[in-house]
Amino acid sequence: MSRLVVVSNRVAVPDDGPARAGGLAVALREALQESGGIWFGWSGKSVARPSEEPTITEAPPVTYATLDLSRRDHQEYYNGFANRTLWPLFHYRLDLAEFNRQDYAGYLRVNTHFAEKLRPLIRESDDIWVHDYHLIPFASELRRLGVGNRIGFFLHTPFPAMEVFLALPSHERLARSLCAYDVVGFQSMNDLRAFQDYIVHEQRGEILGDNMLRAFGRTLRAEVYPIGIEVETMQRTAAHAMQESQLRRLVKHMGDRQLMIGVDRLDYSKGIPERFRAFERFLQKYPANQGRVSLMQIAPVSRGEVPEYRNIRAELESLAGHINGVYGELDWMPIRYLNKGFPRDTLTGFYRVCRVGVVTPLRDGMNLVAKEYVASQNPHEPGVLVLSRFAGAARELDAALLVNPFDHENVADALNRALAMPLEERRERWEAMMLRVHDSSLDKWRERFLSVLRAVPEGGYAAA
Ligand code: GDG
Repeated sequence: MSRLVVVSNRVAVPDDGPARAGGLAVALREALQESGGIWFGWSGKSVARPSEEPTITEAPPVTYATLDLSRRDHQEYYNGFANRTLWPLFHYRLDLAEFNRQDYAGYLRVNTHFAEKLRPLIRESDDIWVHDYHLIPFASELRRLGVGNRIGFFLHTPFPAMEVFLALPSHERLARSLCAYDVVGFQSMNDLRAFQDYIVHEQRGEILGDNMLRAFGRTLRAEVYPIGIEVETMQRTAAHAMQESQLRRLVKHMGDRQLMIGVDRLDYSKGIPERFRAFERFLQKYPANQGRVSLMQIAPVSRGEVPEYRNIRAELESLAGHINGVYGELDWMPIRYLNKGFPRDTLTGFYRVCRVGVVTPLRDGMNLVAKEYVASQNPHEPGVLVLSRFAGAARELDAALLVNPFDHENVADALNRALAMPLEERRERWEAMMLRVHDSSLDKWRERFLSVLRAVPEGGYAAA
C-alpha cells in the first residue's frame, strides 16, 4: 500500500494529549497507522518569528510535521481569508463576508509556503489527502513544484450555490485550484451539484459521467462522501456515561422534567439565536410545557478573535437572559446556556438523557452532532431528533423531524411534536436513522475516499 500524506490546517500531534483529538483526528490517524505516512499542517501557534523548517514529531509509522505561523499570516490567512471570507461565503452569509485583497494574498502566501515545506518530504509513490477550505490552493501549489502524485481534497463545509460563489472576487482562481486535485469530495449532493453547476455554466467545463468532470484543462473526479462518526464507540460511551457523577446529578435534578439539547461550536452558521427564539415561541404556543421542559445549550467558544464570533456570543447571552427572565421560575429555567465545552464521554451521556436533540443550523456541511445524538440513544427508549433541512446530515437522516430553522413557528411545532411522540414512532424513526448512521460511519467514509484516490491512474486521469 502506498504511503499516505494528510494535510490539514490543524494537526492532532499525539503529544498534545487526547483532549483535542476528536473523531476525525482519530480516523485520520488510523489511516496513517495503516499505511504509514505524514500528517502535515499548522501547529496552532502564531509567533513573532516562525522557524523556517517544520517541527517533526516521530511516532512510527507516522511522522507529524507542523509549522508555526507568523502573527501576520495567522491574521490574514486564518482569521482573515479562511474565517472571514470563505467560511461565511460557503455558509451563505454574504452579509458577513469580508473581501479584502490583503487577506487573500496572505491565504495564498501561506498555502505556497506550506506546499514548499512539504515538497521535500514527499516520495514519488505517496498519496496526498488535503482537508478543508483553508487549503484549497494547496494542490495547485504542489503541482507548480512538480508534484505529480495523486492528490485528493475533502471539503468539510458546504459548497455554495453558483450565484453565491460568484460573489467571491477570486472564484475563478479557487475553482481552478480545486481542479488541480484528482479527487474532490463533498459532503452532499447539494454541494456537488453546486460545484458542477459553476464548472459547466461559468467555466464551460464538462460533466463526463461517472462523477468525472473536465475543466481548466484537467480531468478529475468530484463525488459525494458523507462524513460520519465512530458509531460503536459512541454507543458504548453513551451507555457507560450514565454512571458518571455529572450525569447522575443532572438526572436527579431533572426529576420528571424533560430536557432538549443543542451542542454546537459557538458559530453563527449553527442557528443558535434562531433556536432560542423558536424555543421561546414553543413556550408561548404550548404553555403546558412551561415549568416542565428546558433547553440545554452547550456552546464552547470558537474563533474568538474574529469579531462576528464575539458578537454572536453577546447576542446569545442577552437572548438567554431575556427568555429566562420572562419565563423562568424559582425552581425552573427554560434555557440552560453553557458557554463551555465538556469531555466527550459526558457529552454522549447528555445526548442520551435528553428527550429531544435540537440540531438547527442555518447551513452545515454535514453536522456530526446530529449523528452523535442518534448513536447515543437508548435503543429501547430513543429520543427524537429535530434537524434542519439545511444540514448535510438531513440528506441521510430523513427520518428525523426535518425543519426550516428560519421559521420559528415550524421549529416550535416540531419541538412540541417531538415531546409528544409515542414510543413506537420514536423507535421506528430511530432505527431508520441508525441504519444510515452505520452506512456512513467515519471508517467507511475514510475507506471509500482513500480507495477512490488510490484508484486514480498514475499521472492522473487525463494521462490515462
Ligand atoms: C465541520 C463542518 C462537518 C462540540 N462541543 C463539544 C464537542 N463538540 C464536538 C461535537 C462534534 C464536533 O465538535 C462538531 O462537529 P460538527 O459536524 O457538528 O460541526 P463543525 O465543528 O462545524 O465541523 C461540519 C464537520 O466539519 C465534519 O466534516 O460535519 O458541517 O462545519 O463532534 O461532538 N466535543 C467535546 N466537548 C464539547 O463541548 N468533547
